[in-house]
Amino acid sequence: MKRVSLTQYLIEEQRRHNNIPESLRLLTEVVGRACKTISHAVGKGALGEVLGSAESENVQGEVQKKLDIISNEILLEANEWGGHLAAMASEEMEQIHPIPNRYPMGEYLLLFDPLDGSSNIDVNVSIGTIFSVLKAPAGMQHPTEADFLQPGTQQVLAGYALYGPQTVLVLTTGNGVQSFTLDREMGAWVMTQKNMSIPEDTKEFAINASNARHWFPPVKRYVDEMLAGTTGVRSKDFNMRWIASMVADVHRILTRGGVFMYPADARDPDKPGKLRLMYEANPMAFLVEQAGGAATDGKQRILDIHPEKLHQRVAVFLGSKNEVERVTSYHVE
Ligand code: AHM
Ligand code: MG
Repeated sequence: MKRVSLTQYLIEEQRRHNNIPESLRLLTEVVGRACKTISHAVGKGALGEVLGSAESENVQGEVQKKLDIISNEILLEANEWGGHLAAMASEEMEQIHPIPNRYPMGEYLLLFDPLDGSSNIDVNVSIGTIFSVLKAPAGMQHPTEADFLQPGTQQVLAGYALYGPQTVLVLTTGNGVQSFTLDREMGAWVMTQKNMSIPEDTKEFAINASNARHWFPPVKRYVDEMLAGTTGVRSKDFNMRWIASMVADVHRILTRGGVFMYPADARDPDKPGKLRLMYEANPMAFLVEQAGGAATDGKQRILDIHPEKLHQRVAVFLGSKNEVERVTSYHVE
């Protein structure tokens, strides 16, 4: 089989669709390189003395793991000097990170969750990096948080790296979803799946059921109906999976379908769900839609939400189209 590298894919994509100018290609390659470095650090585990807590908290008040901070540093350092970015924003940093004056400023904004699935880091379960790329507003001189507050429809590129038994890089530039596997001997990203596609129907759902007592009625109804199996209104049995790493759960859904939910619940009205819109929900929603699935916050399309804050949280329902439409319709009713 002829091997197509990430670079070859990006160059040919530019020839076909004229949508990946050189600076965006550089950006993608640099992010890909940073993800290789993170994959290496993650893979060392205890041998690299990278496990455990860093004894600090991020802006969300969550305890940071050493690897959260290391991954954030890797992405910042890799992306600072290339001249392709104006600024970055990260789950692990309260403020945006403008490109230092000593480097040329580019036209893109990069957002990331450097290492998603924090609770899985120390237990050797799949984790990942999620990223989203926006264009800086025209005429922007000094980037501010406000420049990042664009709806997900404005993303020019989004993707994730999954550090599992295999390390994969999955991305979209708006023309389908492609998956690359890290060839560890060669240190290269090799395309291994073209145009990933999510079946419209599924028998698999993902939700953290320990929160069931806090769910709002539409979510409770939807899950109860699935749990009732062949004897209930759905007339079929469903299976459940919850990895607690969004990247791994979404990768399963891109591979064989399913529906993923992290709903808002009755606990804290100021916290609509757990996941962050700008660097978790938006990039995943872009990927899922590009693979033929759907993504809503229960009421509207995630990609249409106009963000108000960089670290804003949002309820997430994504995956197989017919299931996402069903649970969304329960909210509307
Ligand atoms: P994180 O960014 O702190 O790792 O949190 C996000 C993660 C997602 O990957 C995952 O879907 C979810 O949190 C799991 O949450 P829970 O531990 O409540 O099941
Ligand atoms: Mg996260």
